[in-house]
Amino acid sequence: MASFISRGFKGRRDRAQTDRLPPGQYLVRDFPVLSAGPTPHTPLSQWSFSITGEIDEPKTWSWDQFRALPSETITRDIHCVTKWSKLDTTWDGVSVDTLLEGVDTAAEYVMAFCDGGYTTNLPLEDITGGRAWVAFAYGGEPLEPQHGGPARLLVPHLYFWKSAKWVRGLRLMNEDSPGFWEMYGYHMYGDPWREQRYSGD
Ligand SMILES: Nc1nc2c(c(=O)[nH]1)N[C@H]1C(S)=C(S)[C@@H](COP(=O)(O)O)O[C@H]1N2
Ligand SMILES: [Mo]
Repeated sequence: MASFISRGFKGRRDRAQTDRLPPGQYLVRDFPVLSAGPTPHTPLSQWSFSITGEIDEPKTWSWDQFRALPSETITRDIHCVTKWSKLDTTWDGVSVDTLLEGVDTAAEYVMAFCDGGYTTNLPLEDITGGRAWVAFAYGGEPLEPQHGGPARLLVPHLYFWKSAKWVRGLRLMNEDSPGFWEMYGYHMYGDPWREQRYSGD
């Protein structure tokens, strides 16, 4: 009887987790590392974050200035295009809304750019309104270099390739333009719930 009851509980919990899985995804407990090249190691003294492109006065923060900005703790599910998903990941980061405060731009897209040369494109709308962060901690600890430390973009509602590791800034663009993986055929938008893995999906 006891085992019957506990199996019932497990079933409900599994169902609740499955409901959070976009089509074609499976759950992982570990945290896979996916990098297209070597892990850069930029000293914090040489690190900066910039808003460039379609903006009158580009904005730049040093690491200390960036870390002095208000930040928040974020708990979200993440979904990689290679089909793993991870539930309830916890991050600390600065909201992109905070970084764009006072920025007046006609741009509708951004290109996130990174140490190592990786880029990824996003609609400005998708990184504003409390939907994206520049994260500097994972699970309450400084973000490990292999996972994008010192700081990475976190855009959990899109496939995880849009969450650029080692991010150094956002270039405001009037028109959409493909980033690194998008040039190799990944989807320009990448909504996991609509399974937009590759261009044409
Ligand atoms: N700079 C950079 N950011 C990147 C990548 C990369 O190769 N370089 N890979 C992307 C992909 S495809 C995924 S799934 C996630 C992987 O993040 P993780 O290694 O922390 O799991 O980072 C994304 N951001
Ligand atoms: Mo990925």
